[in-house]
Amino acid sequence: MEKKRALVTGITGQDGAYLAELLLSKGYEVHGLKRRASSFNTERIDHLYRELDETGPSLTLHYGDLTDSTSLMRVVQEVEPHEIYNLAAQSHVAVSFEEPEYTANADGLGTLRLLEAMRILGIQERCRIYQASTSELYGLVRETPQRESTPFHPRSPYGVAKLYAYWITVNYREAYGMYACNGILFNHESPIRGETFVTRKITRGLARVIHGLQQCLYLGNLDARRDWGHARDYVEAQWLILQQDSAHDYVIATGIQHSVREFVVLAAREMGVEIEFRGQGADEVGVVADIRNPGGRIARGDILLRIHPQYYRPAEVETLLGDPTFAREKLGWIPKTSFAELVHEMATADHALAAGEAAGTLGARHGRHLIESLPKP
Ligand code: NDP
Ligand code: GDR
Repeated sequence: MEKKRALVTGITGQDGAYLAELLLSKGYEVHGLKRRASSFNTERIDHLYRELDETGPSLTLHYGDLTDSTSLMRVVQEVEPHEIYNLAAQSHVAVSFEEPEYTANADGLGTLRLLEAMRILGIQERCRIYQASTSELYGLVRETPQRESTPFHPRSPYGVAKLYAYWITVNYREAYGMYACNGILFNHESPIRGETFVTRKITRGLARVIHGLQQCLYLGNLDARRDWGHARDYVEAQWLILQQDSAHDYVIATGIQHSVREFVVLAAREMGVEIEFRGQGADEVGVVADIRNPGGRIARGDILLRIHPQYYRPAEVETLLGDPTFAREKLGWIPKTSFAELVHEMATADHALAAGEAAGTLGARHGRHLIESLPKP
């Protein structure tokens, strides 16, 4: 029987890596869109190549870019996929305020370009497409918890670009009968999360401070609340969304919310350190209140964390909480990883990474962090 072929844009990102692994385990022939970069950007999926050496290639990467229609057209034509997962995006909310036009182009028009490629090449009836939509669509929330019917009010150029992508996906479904779906995914994290998203910045930063590699961790709004899940669970939902009898849009979330401050406290505790917050507003600091595992390079009373105005956003999304009832009932999807397990996994991985860096056993790729005292947004 012919193998199912999937094309994954954004395969070099967090979700792309987990999804590629899932699809390969299900016997798919996986094709990924990769942009040319000035340095290696495939480190999250390199192990998938290696594991496949003996069985022949089931993972193939193609150069292309969401801002370049002809490259998309060429790749879709070459691959003739049965399923497309459009995960590629300029995905950082804070960065979208600095690069709004590029974000609109890649995240908004990029989705249109892919849908048009399917239509122009005449594969719209035999190829299904998943669009990586986001809880950022809800922004200034009108209803809690947020479900599929909750009105949108995005609060960033990223959110607005993704709003276009959401509606153009719905429009192509309605206009051309395409199996085109939005997964409205709430925040999901993992040890391979990008280092400038808040959860990974916290686990990475705390571990580096504890091991004496960095003086302090700088953060913005500690009171923001998010519904955080594990990326490994969320890519299963992405796959399930494309396996149904008919196309729908789904909220994918845990239904449980925590603050950034709670994430910090729990991550530090996982590394053997109790943190206490003192002061207010921009002067608030996170201080070491107790140390369970002596051996790090910190002492009681040391300041581990400070607030830096650079990390506040021009317009903030203060609170997000999803209602995954429809996904549970229709897809049979339930998240497997709890918040505590997620923090444990991320904190353990970054603690070990920093320990390796401190011992000088890691290569140049990681060594570059040694010169960064103030992490980027
Ligand atoms: P990442 O930032 O980790 O990955 C983004 C991917 O998109 C990378 O592979 C990147 O390539 C690629 N990319 C960026 N710009 C372009 C472009 N112009 N052309 C082609 N490829 C491009 O994101 P995640 O894996 O976390 O998220 C996946 C998707 O899901 C994104 O669309 C994101 O907006 C969305 N989303 C994410 C959520 C989350 O909590 N993680 C929640 C809801 C939605 P490169 O490696 O070259 O940079
Ligand atoms: P978000 O994730 O904006 O929700 O977008 P991020 O982790 O960047 O921020 C979450 C919350 O933490 C606050 N915060 C900080 N954020 C960052 N990055 N750095 C800081 O120093 C910091 N301090 C506090 C933020 O203000 C915010 O309130 C993510 C991305 O993956 C999107 O692509 C995706 O669509 C949404 O999740 C759902």
